[in-house]
Amino acid sequence: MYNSDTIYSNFTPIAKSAVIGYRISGPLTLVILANLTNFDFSKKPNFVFYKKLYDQKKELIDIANIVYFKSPRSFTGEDIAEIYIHGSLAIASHLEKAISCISHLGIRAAKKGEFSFRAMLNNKITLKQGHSINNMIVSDNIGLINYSKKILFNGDQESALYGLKDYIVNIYSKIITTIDFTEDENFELKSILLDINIFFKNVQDALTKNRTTIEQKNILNIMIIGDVNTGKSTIFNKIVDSERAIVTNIKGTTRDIISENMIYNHKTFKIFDTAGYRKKQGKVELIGYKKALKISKNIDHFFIVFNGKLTKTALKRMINDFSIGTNYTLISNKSDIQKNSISLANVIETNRDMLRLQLLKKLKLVNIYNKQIKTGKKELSLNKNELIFLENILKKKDYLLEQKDILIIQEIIRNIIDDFSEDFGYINNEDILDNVFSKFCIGK
Ligand SMILES: Nc1nc2c(ncn2[C@@H]2O[C@H](COP(=O)(O)OP(=O)(O)O)[C@@H](O)[C@H]2O)c(=O)[nH]1
Ligand SMILES: [Mg+2]
Repeated sequence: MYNSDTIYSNFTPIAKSAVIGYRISGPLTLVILANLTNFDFSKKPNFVFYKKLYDQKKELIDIANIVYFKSPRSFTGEDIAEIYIHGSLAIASHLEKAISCISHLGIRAAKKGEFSFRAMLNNKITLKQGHSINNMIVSDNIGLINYSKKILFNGDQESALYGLKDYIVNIYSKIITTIDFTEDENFELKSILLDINIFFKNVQDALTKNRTTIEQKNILNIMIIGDVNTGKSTIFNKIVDSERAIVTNIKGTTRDIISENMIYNHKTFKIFDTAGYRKKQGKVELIGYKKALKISKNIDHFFIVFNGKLTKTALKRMINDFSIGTNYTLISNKSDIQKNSISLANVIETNRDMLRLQLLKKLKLVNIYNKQIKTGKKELSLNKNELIFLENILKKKDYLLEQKDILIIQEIIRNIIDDFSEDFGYINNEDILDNVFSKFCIGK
């Protein structure tokens, strides 16, 4: 068991909320619990107790749900306590102060990712599983989330790298045998190069299979464009249900690009509000317009807003500027004061008095989403880092296959195996691991 300090940290955000969670891990967990509650948890692991928490001066901190997990049957493998206090910032800081005042050496606040790091050192999770926990939390891509779950629940063998690693280790063994025991090395070399070729073919196949799936989007990007003062920010605010974009009747109020995520009908959208176009633009606003043009490459659909009329030239200009294909909706806004007068079939009339859901329905968000995002089952056997890893391995192919000297080939294969070992965390270099887990959130 990794001998360690006892660490503590919040594992939910510190925010005014229903509950704030604290986690303690390490050999002094029971001491801390006894100090805070005057209750002996040692005989009662895995039960939830509702207990009063006191500081060193016997002042009441809070009443809280507390669970004790006994080593080794815990997330880190060490003794762990989880304390669920009321979601008050004052109570949270009172609790932290009380824990830090307990007069024992080796109690300290946890570093980012330190709980997961310890779980790995105590063989509770592999490095890949550690990564998967993080990916599961931070990723928006449903394929990646599912892949992370598979790694977490079933183990490293769910990764396409797993089989490839075995394959390359076998080639290495064959080379060693050849060098040590074979008379006719040249004959064996041919067969080894054939194996190496198959290895790279498998690498290529894994890349091809995963690359397209990983790029499948789950979020649809919609950008609202149009002339200044046509009501773009008003529409944006209503769609995302916030008052984030500034709405005024002074032309050119939205000078930068604002975006907001929104979930509608279980689907995720990212909506962009932009600075409008007008001939005499203020300088800042022009920068905003140019920024919008730049981002527009990644936009899936455009809402082109106008008031009543829109000249063919203006429409053409926007379609050109933003490289819009056919994915756009024409929105004639301010229909309360100006009826649409252009005779195109796909014009939607809106005004600021419409209710939000009425507007969302009218904008046909679900249709737009379904047209562009395929929600089939997305099976991945590599995550983004593993894809990059394999791409780098593939770069060694030509150089390796050019070699005629079996000792040089042996050396290169050895390097590839080392790369795999490092990726799987078999080379137990604490600096690398510290670096990996420091990307985690606090309390994890
Ligand atoms: N009458 C009317 N005024 C609107 C409507 N939508 C927005 N406005 C007003 O038009 C002005 C410009 O709106 P804004 O959303 O800032 O336009 P933007 O420059 O395109 O972002 C503001 O004074 C809004 O209150 C509408 O449907 N009807
Ligand atoms: Mg605006």
